[in-house]
Amino acid sequence: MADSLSSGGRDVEQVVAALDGFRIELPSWGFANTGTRFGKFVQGGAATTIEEKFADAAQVNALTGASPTVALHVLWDLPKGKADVPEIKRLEQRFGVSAGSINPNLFQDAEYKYGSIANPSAEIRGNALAHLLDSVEIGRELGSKDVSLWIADGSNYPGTQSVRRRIEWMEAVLKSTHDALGEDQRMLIEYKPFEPAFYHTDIADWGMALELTRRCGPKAKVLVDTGHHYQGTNIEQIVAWLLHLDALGGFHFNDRKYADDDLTLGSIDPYQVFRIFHEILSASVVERANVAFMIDQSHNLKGKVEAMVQTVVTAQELYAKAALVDRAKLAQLQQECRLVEAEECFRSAFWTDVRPMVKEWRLARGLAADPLQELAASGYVEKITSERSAKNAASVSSYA
Ligand code: PSV
Ligand code: MN
Repeated sequence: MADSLSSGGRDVEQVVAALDGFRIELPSWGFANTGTRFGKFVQGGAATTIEEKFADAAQVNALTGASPTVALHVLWDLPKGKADVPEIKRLEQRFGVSAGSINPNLFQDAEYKYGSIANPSAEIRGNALAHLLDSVEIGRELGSKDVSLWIADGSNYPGTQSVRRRIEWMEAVLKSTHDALGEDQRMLIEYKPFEPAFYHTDIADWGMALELTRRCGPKAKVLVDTGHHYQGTNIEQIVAWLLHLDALGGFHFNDRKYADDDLTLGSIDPYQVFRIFHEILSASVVERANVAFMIDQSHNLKGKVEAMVQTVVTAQELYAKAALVDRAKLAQLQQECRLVEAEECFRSAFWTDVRPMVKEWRLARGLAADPLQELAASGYVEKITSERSAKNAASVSSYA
């Protein structure tokens, strides 16, 4: 089968090279129970412990061959902080998937009601910095590259906070965090226009995130969460700019119809994901190596493991499509402003049904031909549902 792959012509070669290099990180929180602000729909098979999250992530990786790391949220996955690192290392050994990005949590504690790193209280900003420094230490001990920050800070009413002073406070904390990073560590700064704050958010867009990374230093990069934009924003243009400025650290992928909906990648607008992947594949190999792909989804209606497999498979397919763009030809057509031909060159890659090629790649790499079907046939979801449903049912009362 490997032979048939290598002799498959340009398209197959492009797809094989793209898929061999494609990795997308799973979020630990995508396997646990979550809900909306109106309620939780508890799933019998949801992971109730960090061990179960690793087990589920390993299952997704075994089926797709593309997700060997799992993002950890410090408060949810390492509640004892650094003291939990040995347990994470044991789980890495046991399940064969590694800790990925480390996500500090500066949005849940009651003291962060008026902000964390932009809180008017120096004491609360100090506590936030201490958590960030702990997160850097956890990342260093686990050998993970990225500390990934999302800052929920903001305000709900005009005139109630000084935007200017909050910028200065944030800069100071972020700079101290940056300076504590080890040689191989990076700090990613994520932006989001609104929610939970609804008047102003302290890091609301890529311009603000970019400027903060520049003030911090070279180990700070911008993280683009695809759900964190206003309707109609040209995300691939932001991606192109960040690549140009050597400022793109990575992505949180999900899809949206209205706001930060956290729907399955490509479920609403697969063409947008294709366009983003095209920008990535047009970048140099060095630039591309610095861009981390991560999923940020936690499904409460779809089965969690199924949704995650579906997400990774969709990402692989869209990446394969983007790899089919004949970039040399496209550059020529763009140069000559042959608009319709350029657009057709681009679109024809998107419309190519890559699934047979992706299937062939899976078989050649010893993976399941159809990961979703294989998951269904394996009985894994039934098994975890019967093992975990009592624990999940008991947790319903704690959500009330
Ligand atoms: C916030 O909406 C966010 O996108 C951040 O990345 C958080 O870490 C994640 O969601 C947690 O749900
Ligand atoms: Mn995110």
